[in-house]
Amino acid sequence: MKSLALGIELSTQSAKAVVLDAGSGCVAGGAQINYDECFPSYKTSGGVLPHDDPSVRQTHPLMLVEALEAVIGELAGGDLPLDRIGAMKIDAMQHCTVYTRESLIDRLASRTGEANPSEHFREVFSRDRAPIWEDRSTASEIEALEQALAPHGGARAVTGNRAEMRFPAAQIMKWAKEHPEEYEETHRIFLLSAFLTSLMIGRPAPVDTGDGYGSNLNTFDILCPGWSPEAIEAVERYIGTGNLSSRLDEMTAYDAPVGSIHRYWVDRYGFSPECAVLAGTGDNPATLLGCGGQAVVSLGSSYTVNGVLPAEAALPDGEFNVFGYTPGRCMALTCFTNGSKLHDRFIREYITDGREPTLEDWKVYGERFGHERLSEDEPLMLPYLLDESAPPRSAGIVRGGFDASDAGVNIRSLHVSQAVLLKMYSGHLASARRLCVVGGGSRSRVLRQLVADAFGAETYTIRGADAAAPSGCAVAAAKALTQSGYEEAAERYVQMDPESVVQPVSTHVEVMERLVRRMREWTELK
Ligand code: XUL
Repeated sequence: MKSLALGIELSTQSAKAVVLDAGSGCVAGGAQINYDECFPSYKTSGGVLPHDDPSVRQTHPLMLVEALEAVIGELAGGDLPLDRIGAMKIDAMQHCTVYTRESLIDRLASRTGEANPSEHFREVFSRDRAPIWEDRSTASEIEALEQALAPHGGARAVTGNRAEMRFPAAQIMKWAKEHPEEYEETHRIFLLSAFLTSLMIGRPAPVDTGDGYGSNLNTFDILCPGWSPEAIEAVERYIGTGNLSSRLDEMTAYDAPVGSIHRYWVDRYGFSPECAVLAGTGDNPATLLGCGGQAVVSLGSSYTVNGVLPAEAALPDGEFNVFGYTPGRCMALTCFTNGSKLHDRFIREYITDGREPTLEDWKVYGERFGHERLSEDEPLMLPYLLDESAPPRSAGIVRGGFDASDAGVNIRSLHVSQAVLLKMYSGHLASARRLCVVGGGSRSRVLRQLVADAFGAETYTIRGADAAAPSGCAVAAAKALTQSGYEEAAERYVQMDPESVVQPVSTHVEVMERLVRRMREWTELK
């Protein structure tokens, strides 16, 4: 009986795999690799290639091919019989695009058990870089896109999202205009999740609505997923040449089965040839399912606040984005580019003197937050290491009436300010009464309490909170194997950690409301 369900994630810095036993609901295994450590020859830092212009944030597509191979290799090296995996699904950082020549089609199909992945795919990329979601080099492109779509009501009316610097439309516009010869050689442009899924099935895989709706190239009809002729035409006009739609693959529903695993994986790692592959998706829709479809605050390298958007709701205005989710449904998400990156910086600056922090260092760091009682005059800061999108702001740390010298004040201010900003830009989840907190930051009780106080909502975390997205993929695969519904699958496979529940403190909730007002007034002046 093939009762194992595999979820894999390729995020900005690492690749993770989670295997669920669809029968018992237990976690049967997992694997994890870090790009900087595993592939030093690419010289990435946090998974991102070095570049003179800090607004340019890119990764290497060949490194991602190697990373997929490495994480599956690590899984195969353990005790788990991979031939018992009946279904699998991949998620990847959203908005990352991969550009390939026509030769990819043959290379995908012709892999054999012995093929060395980097040699095999070395020549297939028409662009040797893949722009990622942190890229902010496309300011003029989003302006041009909004202008071109203005007669149709603007990008939000056409695609569900305002024109975003980090989305594929702007990435493609900039690069194709600057490198027309490379664009000409490009046969396919993939969202990363669809590219990785293509590697699994040995032919181009469609993109799902979860990732495809974060492109500014999609229609906004969730019942009839596809590309928007108006958006495509606007991009083509900007580039000065046509044929963008022939370079984009089909769009399909979340979790649609897209084929069986390619022979290569069977021969090389012992997968069953019957292992079904589901459409890949973005890390955020995957995280949402990994949390059982409940409202989520994810405290990873970026912070996100997301939840299902009720179908009947008019699209409210705000800093958040809208992506497809399970068939016929949408999710709303606010993405804060500067999440735990700031804590990584502060711990090195204030606690370890530049050294890699240990668990003990993190404990010391947490203690520097100080007393739990919140007051109206908490020191506030605008903490941005990279350009931010929620709200759009340039990089820089702005301190409200204090300087960088006092470790305790700065560490406390960072914690409080991030919680205040999370709340301030998450109008779409204003009414949530319970929030599932995941990502590395969910280990901190202080952070879970601050989120509870900021939202006036109970917070809790779940089993495997560090890997909610690949777990979401494994839940989808287990759902496919057991032919159950989403709610049933969530009930069976998503396990709340009862010890983690934190209630909001009513006096703190009031203080947080005042801090939000203070932050709002202050940011309006800045
Ligand atoms: C979402 C976004 C980020 C990336 C991180 O719009 O840009 O959350 O998906 O991987």
